[in-house]
Amino acid sequence: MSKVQEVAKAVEFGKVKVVADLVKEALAEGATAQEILNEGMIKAMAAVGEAFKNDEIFVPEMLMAARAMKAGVEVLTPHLKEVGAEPIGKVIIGTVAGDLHDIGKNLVAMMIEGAGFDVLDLGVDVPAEKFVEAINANPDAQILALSSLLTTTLPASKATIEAVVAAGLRDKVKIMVGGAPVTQEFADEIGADGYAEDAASAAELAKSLLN
Ligand code: B1M
Repeated sequence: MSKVQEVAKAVEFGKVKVVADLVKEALAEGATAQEILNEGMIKAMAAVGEAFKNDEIFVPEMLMAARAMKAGVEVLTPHLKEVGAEPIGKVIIGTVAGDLHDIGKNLVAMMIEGAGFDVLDLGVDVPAEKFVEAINANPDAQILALSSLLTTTLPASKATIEAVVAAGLRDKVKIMVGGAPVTQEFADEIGADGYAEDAASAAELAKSLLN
């Protein structure tokens, strides 16, 4: 088994204590940070999701896998972020109301930061009003980025955009949306300016929204 596969297994089975060392060993053996993230950790989380869906594991196991992934991402962070010069813009990001998933949102924030943006991360379960307050408090922010991982919290993305419109701030920010259940069609339907499928394309999208 390759080191990257060992990382994947450790994340899948929530082996929080060993993941960081395995990631360091994989890097030392020449695996790239992107490879460890995509082939190791993200694939492992997909397997965890599948096992949960099939009632083979339950929330505690899912939580342990999430903790293991976070431990690995911590080691990878300096390898994934490029050191930028002057920020090219500012992004306000958060996971929408009712949704506690933050691993994907954190990766998106990291990649956007790596692309040269200042990132203001409002965290998880962010009510629409808090996004509105953040736009008001940060007139230099050009982009609002909304993450949603549950089909049940998709309406919260729509409600957030509606709240931004109602506050008269819609022309102040471009809005991008993403997360596993989000599609381009949904993004268009709720009046977002862009949709990205993964963290790398989210960074590209953020740059393109500046123009
Ligand atoms: Co949850 N969960 N979870 N969970 N969880 C899913 C999402 C689920 C698909 C599992 C399943 O059933 N197969 C399912 C949702 C089903 C649905 O809505 N259709 C689910 C469920 C049901 C639940 C609970 C309701 C379970 C329960 O309590 N009965 C509950 C809800 C809690 C809540 O939010 N209110 C719950 C709880 C949890 C934990 C807390 C235990 C934990 C989260 C811990 C954490 O995040 N700190 C957890 C986890 C770990 C998962 C899975 C297994 C993994 C999620 C993850 O981190 N993936 C997930 C199954 C799956 O995704 N296959 C599942 C890795 C991550 C890198 O990918 O987040 O997709 P992802 O992010 C990607 C892209 O989506 C994209 O880029 C990222 C990087 O490439 N992206 C963006 C994300 N945001 C973006 C924003 C953008 C652009 C791109 O622009 C702004």
